[in-house]
Amino acid sequence: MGNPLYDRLFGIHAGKDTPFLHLPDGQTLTHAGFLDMAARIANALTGLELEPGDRVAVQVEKSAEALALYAACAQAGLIFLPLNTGYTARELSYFIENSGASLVVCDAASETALTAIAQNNRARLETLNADGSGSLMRRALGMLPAFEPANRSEDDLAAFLYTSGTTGRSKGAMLTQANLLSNAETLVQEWRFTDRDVLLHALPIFHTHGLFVATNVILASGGSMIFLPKFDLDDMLRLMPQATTMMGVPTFYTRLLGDNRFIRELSQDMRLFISGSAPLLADTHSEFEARTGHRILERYGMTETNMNTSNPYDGERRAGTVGFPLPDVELKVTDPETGATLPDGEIGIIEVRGPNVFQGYWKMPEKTAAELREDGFFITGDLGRIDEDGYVHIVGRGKDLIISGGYNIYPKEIELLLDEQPGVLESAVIGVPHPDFGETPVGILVPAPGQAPDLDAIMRTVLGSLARFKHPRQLILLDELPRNTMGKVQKNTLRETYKELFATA
Ligand code: MLC
Ligand code: AMP
Repeated sequence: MGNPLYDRLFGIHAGKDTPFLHLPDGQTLTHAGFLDMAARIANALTGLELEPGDRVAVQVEKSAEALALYAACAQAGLIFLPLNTGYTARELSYFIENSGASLVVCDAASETALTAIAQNNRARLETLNADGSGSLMRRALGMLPAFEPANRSEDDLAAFLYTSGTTGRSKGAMLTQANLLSNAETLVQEWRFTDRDVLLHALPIFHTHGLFVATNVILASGGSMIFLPKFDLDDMLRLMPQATTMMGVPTFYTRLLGDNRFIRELSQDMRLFISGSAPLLADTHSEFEARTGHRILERYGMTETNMNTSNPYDGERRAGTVGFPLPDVELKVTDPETGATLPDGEIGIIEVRGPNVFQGYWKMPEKTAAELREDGFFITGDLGRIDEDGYVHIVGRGKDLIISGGYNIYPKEIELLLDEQPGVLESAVIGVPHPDFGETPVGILVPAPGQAPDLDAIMRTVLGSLARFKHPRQLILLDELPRNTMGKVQKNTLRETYKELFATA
């Protein structure tokens, strides 16, 4: 029967001594070397009695071994569940319980905090550190570098990616092998990736962008990656001349442009810069072109769908738009009230259908039914329109979402925590413009009658409860929240009032 995901992304490179990962220590790992590592880990995983379909929850730093763990899960038919390294133990506890993970892999630094959580959920726990050390690789190194891939079909689940939601509870988006493969193979064609490409990879590998867009595209094309642990401006400037392509969130581009050392010559051998995960300002697009001569190719995607649209490789890459639907992806703009398709030019909710669209949220049939129509269209919650030339524009969000440096933050999750704090009657969290992160959350608190909430103490509680990137960058006291006649909080009014808060930050 085979295992399409393993065969088409990984197995095709068996025996190849061509570079796959250029690592920060100057070493290069070949495709064959990477597959050996993955096979050893797959043997270690089955040695832990994991079986196809089991979930492996992974919160580790970016490393060759961490990526090999993804390959090993594909090979052993396990469902890979990567988690943001910023999540606190409180947040992780939910993911482990909700997913029913059989194995948790974490950094040794989190072992103490996570052991009890794993035990409570009858999950095993192994460690994997940024330098590749830890109990998982100790097991793997004693194993054979060969593993017969588990029989899987394209319809089998390959990964769960948790994405937060409007109610404050995260949802596990179930992605099949076909979801991942179809998108990777389409993007290789659309963006003309070949085995000569060297991708400057500074994104985290626990999200769609760094894992499924960047890594899968390189795997499917046979190219290599300069695999950096994180975005570091000095590293980017030093290594760009060795790369042919880069994928980044808009913050990557604004940070590069903010440095005078980023001169045209550094990118003269680059063939493509791609941006996504958050809106790229048209100004950034034109400033980048003026500095480098390159027009950034902007595309649009989501955890639930991988990539949906892209600006063209050859045609006009239009600033402020996300281009055209990818081949096989149907995209329509609908009336938020009735669901009826709107004529081109009108603003509505973007809906998408195609082989890239996920199978629903794990164990959440109601949420799945609310967002995924029976006819297969997924209601993205993004507001958009299609212009007269067919370019898709994202003009806002129908969902109450903040995107900070490419990370999604749902205000509800923060509001629920703020509402519980002593002296707080209610709260509203809004996104305000931020020069580095694009947007950043701000918490507006209304004191309970006669109370004076201690903002420092509240901030300390937030620090211990939520991942760093979700922390409101400021808390503000207000006598009451602006409401419309229906009693609904008018976040637009608050956003307008506080829009300059970080104008010069
Ligand atoms: C880090 N911090 C952030 C943050 N990233 N805070 C808010 N938003 C973020 N995105 C915290 C740090 O922990 C640090 O805390 C402080 O903010 C400043 O850190 P920094 O050193 O300036 O940040 P840095 O580590 O350089 O990270 C910024 C970044 C990174 C933009 C490079 O966040 C990043 O790589 N983002 C990419 C996210 C991504 O891959 N998104 C794709 C999702 S998939 P302290 O304690 O020091 O103050 C998706 C679908 C699609 O959306 O279409 O692609
Ligand atoms: P996530 O749930 O992390 O996958 O984030 C997906 C969301 O990111 C989308 O629903 C959009 O709101 C946003 N997004 C992704 N790419 C773009 C883009 N190019 N322009 C504007 N928003 C984007």
